[in-house]
Amino acid sequence: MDKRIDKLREIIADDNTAVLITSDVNRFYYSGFKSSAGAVFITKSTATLLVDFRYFESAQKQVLDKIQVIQYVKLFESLNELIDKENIKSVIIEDDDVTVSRLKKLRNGLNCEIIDEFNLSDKVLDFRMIKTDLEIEKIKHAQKIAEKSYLELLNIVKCGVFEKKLALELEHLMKLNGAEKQAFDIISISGKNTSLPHGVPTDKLLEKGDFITFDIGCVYDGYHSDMTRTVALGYASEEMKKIYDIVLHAHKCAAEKIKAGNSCADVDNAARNFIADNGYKDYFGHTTGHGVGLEIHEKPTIYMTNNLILKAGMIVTDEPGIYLPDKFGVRIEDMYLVTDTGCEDLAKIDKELIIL
Ligand SMILES: [Mn+2]
Repeated sequence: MDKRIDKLREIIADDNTAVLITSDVNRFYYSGFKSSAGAVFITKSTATLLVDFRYFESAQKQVLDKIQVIQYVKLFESLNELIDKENIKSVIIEDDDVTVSRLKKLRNGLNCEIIDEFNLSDKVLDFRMIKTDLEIEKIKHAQKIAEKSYLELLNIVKCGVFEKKLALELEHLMKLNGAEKQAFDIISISGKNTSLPHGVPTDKLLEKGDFITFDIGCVYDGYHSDMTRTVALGYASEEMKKIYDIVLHAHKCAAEKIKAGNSCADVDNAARNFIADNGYKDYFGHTTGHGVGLEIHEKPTIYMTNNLILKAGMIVTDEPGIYLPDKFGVRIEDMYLVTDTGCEDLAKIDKELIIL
């Protein structure tokens, strides 16, 4: 049985305090139901999903166990009914989701105190770092779809194809293979454009001797995947091979540190130090990785300043890169599931350099 609501209840002060979940992502996390509007109202003993007419029928079928579903016409009126019925004196809100104007409306509209200084958003992100078995399965499935699509895409990678076409084809393939949508704007860049870590696909045609960087991911039942591969077209120069080897080794150094009990800084430093020792310190300017889940970038950040300790059940990326301006760049990324003894690589595609 999933304990996510129980964990949230542990941080609720007393029977007269409730939590109001309003963001799309956390409504889904706590109710199991995806919608573009609504709220989840959680007290020490009850949990209620409030949706409007458009969602009521499907919500009743899809909602997690022990959550009652209410159809509202006016959200505040329904919330006030719950507040009165449950004798709630204060409601904790999701601070990252509520705008200043919305906060004013909540204060004017609800018959209780509104608590905005609880750092609820951050606390929920902390809970979300540790994935349940079912969440892990969904992320693995999203990764599987992305991999299958990527391998199919490689069949059309050749000189004369333009970068944007690769991104479009990949989105198409991922959807055909069962993805809900792409996890972010796909990166498919080539040649000199690969020196831009988050370059945007252009009309540039693929040429012999290009590196091509694919940063790809999709969403399956709300959960994201993330993977980056850099491949060469036709041939790779000695310098390209050298940089590729350094990045691949840095990636492996970081992966060796992904283990419950090690810190995020341990992982980042492993990759960063290896790149620095090889003389490319200034050409790796981003973090080594990040958590992945209901959002593409979640806690924890894998960076040298983050002393957070990794725990089993976290899923983090390992994605060092070296970017040489006006020349080329290389990034190699996989997601890893943290375990007590080490980690599990969630990507099954080889990371050695391939020349198409
Ligand atoms: Mn990533």
